[in-house]
Amino acid sequence: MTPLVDVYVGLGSNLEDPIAQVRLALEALGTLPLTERVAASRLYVSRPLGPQDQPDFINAVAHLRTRLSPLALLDQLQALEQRHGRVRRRHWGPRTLDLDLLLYGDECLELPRLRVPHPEMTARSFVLLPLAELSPQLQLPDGRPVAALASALATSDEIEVLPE
Ligand code: PH2
Ligand code: MG
Ligand code: MG
Repeated sequence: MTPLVDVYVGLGSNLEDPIAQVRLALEALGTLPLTERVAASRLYVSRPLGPQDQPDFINAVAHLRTRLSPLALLDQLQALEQRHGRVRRRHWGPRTLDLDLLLYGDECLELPRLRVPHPEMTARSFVLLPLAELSPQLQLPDGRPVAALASALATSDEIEVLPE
């Protein structure tokens, strides 16, 4: 049996009731085959990175444990995006649901379909803040501590926790 691997998935939505999109997707991540959901961060509201003429995003991060291979997990995440009626009209533009595989254990992968760790994650407070909230001791495969990266970036005017 393949071992259980700790993985982190970033969620984002800024169309069609983004709060509901992200909440539903967090639930759905717990139903993936050979996968359990360990924890989910709170929801964050963030200014769009990229084109500014689009709504604010709701972002969150989920911690999963899976026996799926990286590409099998990616297939599951992409199928979930499609089931949630994903539309994406332009690069870095608005979308109903974006699921990004951020970390797959300590693996570093450079595949045509998948790069892990997610190449932009260390520059994005909407990834690092929820990730550091979930796993304050977490380190990237290269040893950099996520919490330190998060506090180096965090600018409170760009991102805040969604009030319950
Ligand atoms: N995702 C993007 C582009 N810009 N901005 C925020 N705040 N949150 C996102 O999830 C996001 C973005 C492309 O995936
Ligand atoms: Mg993304
Ligand atoms: Mg994506």
